[in-house]
Amino acid sequence: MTTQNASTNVTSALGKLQTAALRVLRGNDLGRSTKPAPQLYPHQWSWDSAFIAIGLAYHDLDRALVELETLFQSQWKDGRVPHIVFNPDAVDYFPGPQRWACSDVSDAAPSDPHTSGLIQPPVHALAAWRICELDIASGEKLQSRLRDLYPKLMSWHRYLATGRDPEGMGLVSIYHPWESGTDNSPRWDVPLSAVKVGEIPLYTRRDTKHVADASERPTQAEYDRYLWLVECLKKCRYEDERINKDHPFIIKDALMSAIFAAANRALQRLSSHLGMPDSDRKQLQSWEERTRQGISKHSWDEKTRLALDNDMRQGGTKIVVSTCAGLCPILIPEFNDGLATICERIMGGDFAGHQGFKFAVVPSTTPGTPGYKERAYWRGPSWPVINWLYWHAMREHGFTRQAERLRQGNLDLLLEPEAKFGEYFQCSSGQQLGSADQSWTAAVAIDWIESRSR
Ligand code: 9WN
Repeated sequence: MTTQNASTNVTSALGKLQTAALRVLRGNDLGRSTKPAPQLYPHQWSWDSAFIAIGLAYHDLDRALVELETLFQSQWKDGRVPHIVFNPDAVDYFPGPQRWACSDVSDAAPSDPHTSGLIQPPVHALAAWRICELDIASGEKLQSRLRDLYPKLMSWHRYLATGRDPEGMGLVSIYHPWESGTDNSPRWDVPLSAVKVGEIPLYTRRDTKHVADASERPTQAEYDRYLWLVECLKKCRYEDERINKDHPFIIKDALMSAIFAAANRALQRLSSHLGMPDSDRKQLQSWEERTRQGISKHSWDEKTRLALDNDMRQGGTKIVVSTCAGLCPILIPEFNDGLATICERIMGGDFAGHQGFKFAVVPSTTPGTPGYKERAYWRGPSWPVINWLYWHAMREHGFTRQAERLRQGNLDLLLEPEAKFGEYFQCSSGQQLGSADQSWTAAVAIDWIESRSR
């Protein structure tokens, strides 16, 4: 085959992948928001929608912005952006609005539609800035709507910097593994094992109904703990002050914090483009700087060369485990000179360069680490969105060669005929796990394909 033929074949395979990705996003479209997956996740999820907006932006800027606007319509009065906005037409999901009871116990929570009482990583400003950049290139038609969204993003960031960091450590606190987005990661095994489960109202899981192999989902014991933590949060009326006093699970989440730093940089860019006051940018810079220091001082671990989470119920002790979250300093703008080492780590033998992997993709957990399971939820398989975050950050920092290898590894995996835009993938075989037709996988695939020409 000539070089020209080979490159025509690659272009046509990627063109087909892109068409299929768009089909997934259209199939999961609820009108003004997108469900993460056809059956398993029938509502709107916070960070999923940010990734979805990034992918949609190339094809329909207006619809991409609607995705964020819809989510922020359900922002709580205290600034938090809920992790789920419930779709009233979808009943086949547990825990649903009644179990969360947010608007029953908190005046800050909206009731139409209902939401959960948790948060998820703040990827939203990255999406808003992407929409703005593409809008600038296509004649600035969405600027006034971006101006309306901007104060909501500011108040979301303010909530994270204050409500979720009362100690001023420069790190964001989470109250539940679901807040981390890496729900069942071994990161949470030790702190969860210290949680004493009390009486939980009876419940029936729905997730295992939609995923044929239950071993790909959390165990029953883990699920009981998740629901017990929801009961505890409800008892505290979702108020940060009470939670800080009484809640049994409070962790300074390194990955969430690093994403917050990247989002503060993106929001500075948006603020500057929209001509917002200098004081906003000073504020955003100070939050960004505080996170840089917080990660260096409290979570960076010289021994493992990873960023670790701090268990605040154990005096801030570091949770030692090797997961994809440990690589998060790459996300922090101007972190320090150690970034080249982290970049090597991302592509090295513990992660994307592991000798047993079929493709060069970052696993959720390093093989062999305590708690590692090859096919289980966040305990081994690879999540394309995490790969996207690290790819994007390596590119931003100028590590283009490594970024390109990671992008290629992910596209090779997604081009496999049975990949079907899976929720996650077994690293040794590339087998699709969890749900198929996962929206955010389709969205990041679009961005990886589009980025070839950027
Ligand atoms: C609970 C939707 C969400 C993602 C999370 C992922 C998973 C939910 C679940 O699915 O979480 O929020 O039921 O397990 O862990 O990151 O946002 O895709």
